[in-house]
Amino acid sequence: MDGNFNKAEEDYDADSIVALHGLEAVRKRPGMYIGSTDSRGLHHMVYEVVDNGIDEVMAGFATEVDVVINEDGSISVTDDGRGIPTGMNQEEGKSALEMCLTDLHAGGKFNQNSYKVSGGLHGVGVSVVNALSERLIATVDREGKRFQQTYRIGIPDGPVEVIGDSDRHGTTITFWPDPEMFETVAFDYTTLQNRFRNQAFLNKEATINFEDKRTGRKERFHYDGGVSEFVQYLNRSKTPLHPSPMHFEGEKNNVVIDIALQWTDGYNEEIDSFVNTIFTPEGGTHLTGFRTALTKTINDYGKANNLLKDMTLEGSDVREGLTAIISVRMPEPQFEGQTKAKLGSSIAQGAVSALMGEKLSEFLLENPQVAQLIVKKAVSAFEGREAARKARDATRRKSVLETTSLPGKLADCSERDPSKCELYIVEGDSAGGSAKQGRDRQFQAILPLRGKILNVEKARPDRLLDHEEIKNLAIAIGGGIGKEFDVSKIRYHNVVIMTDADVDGAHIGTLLLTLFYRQMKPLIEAGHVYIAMPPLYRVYKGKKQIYAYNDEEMVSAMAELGQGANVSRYKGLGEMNPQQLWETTMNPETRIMKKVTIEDGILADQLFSVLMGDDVEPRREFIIEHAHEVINLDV
Ligand code: 0RA
Repeated sequence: MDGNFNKAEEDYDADSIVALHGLEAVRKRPGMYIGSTDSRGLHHMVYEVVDNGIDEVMAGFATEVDVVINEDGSISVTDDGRGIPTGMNQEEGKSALEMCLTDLHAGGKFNQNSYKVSGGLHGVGVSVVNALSERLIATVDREGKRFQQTYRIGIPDGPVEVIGDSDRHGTTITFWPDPEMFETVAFDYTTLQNRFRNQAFLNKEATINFEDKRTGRKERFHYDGGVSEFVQYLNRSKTPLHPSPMHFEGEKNNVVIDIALQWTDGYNEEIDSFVNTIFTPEGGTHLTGFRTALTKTINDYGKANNLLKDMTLEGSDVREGLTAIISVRMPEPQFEGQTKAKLGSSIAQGAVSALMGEKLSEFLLENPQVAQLIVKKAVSAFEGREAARKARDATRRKSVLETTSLPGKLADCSERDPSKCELYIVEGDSAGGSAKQGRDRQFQAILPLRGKILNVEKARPDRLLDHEEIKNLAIAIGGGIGKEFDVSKIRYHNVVIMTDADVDGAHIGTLLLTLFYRQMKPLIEAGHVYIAMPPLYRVYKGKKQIYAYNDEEMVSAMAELGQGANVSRYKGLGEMNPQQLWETTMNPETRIMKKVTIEDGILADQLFSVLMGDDVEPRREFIIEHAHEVINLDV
């Protein structure tokens, strides 16, 4: 008896030490577990917890996930699932709940969902969120009782306790991300809103209720139409060629496939792919399978119906104006690439191309009018491409980009090694002047731009270079534009967008990001695009001054300088003299820059379409919805 008791005690200690070591490892290298310690990593914490709730929905045990940003900046995520089990695990001497929240490797043991992602940034488990939170409260409603356990930096304050009775079931996790672990702990409504909207489109059974108690904003995401409704949403301010998206579903070789597609009268393609609801910005095997089947099936149909004369359509021809969502679910997907943003599992390629081929041919046969429209659209893309090529050959003209010298407005740097060079794209000639004087001309180049001229939603892709400002930008960056863009030829490895923090600045930022996203996507993918973050305030008293980049910093700077401190708000870059602009926004030692991601590009593209698009109603809705932000921007 005694011996057994001692053994159990020893095991318990040993297990606790293992768990503590795990937590320590997470806190030592947080980026390895949650991706990064910037705003992205912070938001990954929320995704991790919300995904657990959505898994419970997908397993058929829950329907709703509620996410609340609390007034104190913490987050609560509640689902109405079974509740994480609270019973004692005899072997481990701890409750299942405690294991789930403190044991790095426990996640998988509890989750039978084979579509749960192993490894990578996702599916790291809620224990990682716990380790990176200064406080966390787990509450479970189950078996008529309410259970609770609380933690600090991942360490339980005590065992699971019964804190009352309950007539519901489910799990609530509330956490306060640790400011010592993250560069910022401020949650961004728009970032979370976008993620939850996507998750609801991809999991049509789920309802996500989102509320921000800091501002009172709240909304509900639930879409019976799933990916088909996703495509309609993406096309909401475009003009579709056919009334409703095609929707193909099925399973091949254990890969569950859900695809929707709809062509518009525009020239851009927007094809977003997902694996187990995780966005794959660099595509991969599922996307390749989709593309090959699409090109082949449309060519086959066109030939069989004498719609193609002698031409063979290229992939880019059939994808012109196409909006599509490709969602696959599979066990243990393998991710590739530096950022693990690309699906590598070869089984997905065959599965998607087989399903796409079958279902699309069937659709084209059954819907000849739609089929004709699509083939015609692709043929006109083919002809446009051929005409542009012939015109080039006939005049033996090198492309505009190769013949033209650097734009007169560009103040170039003297360094020639692109990896050391930076290009600042600056709004307006006056801020451009300050930037030219303030910069380090050795490695920093300045290109002043006027925003309105970049606004070319309706331009054919081959006509883009007729626009002076776009030509200047393309020549200065040096990699070309559109399908020919070559990231290995760029002249600067940091391309920095620097605009005022007001409505016009936000507008120009959106135009530029949209242009990069549509015409120079590899520039964003390779992480070369940044947004400069000028300070919002200068706090000063006598000779002392502090620049503050947000409200929090302003408040603490006021406190630091004490009685009689003054604050002035910067409305635009033009209010800073060249020396100030250098110190606050351009000096690599002291500046803050935000790296632009593909997700940022997609959001800008959407915003751009809404603001410039064919349809008035989405624009009206957008302006109403974002009115308060615009007011904030404009003070
Ligand atoms: C495994 C087993 C059971 C519940 C869960 C996992 C579960 C985990 C999470 C994470 C967030 N919300 C959750 N809801 C449920 C229950 C097994 C049983 O009741 O028999």
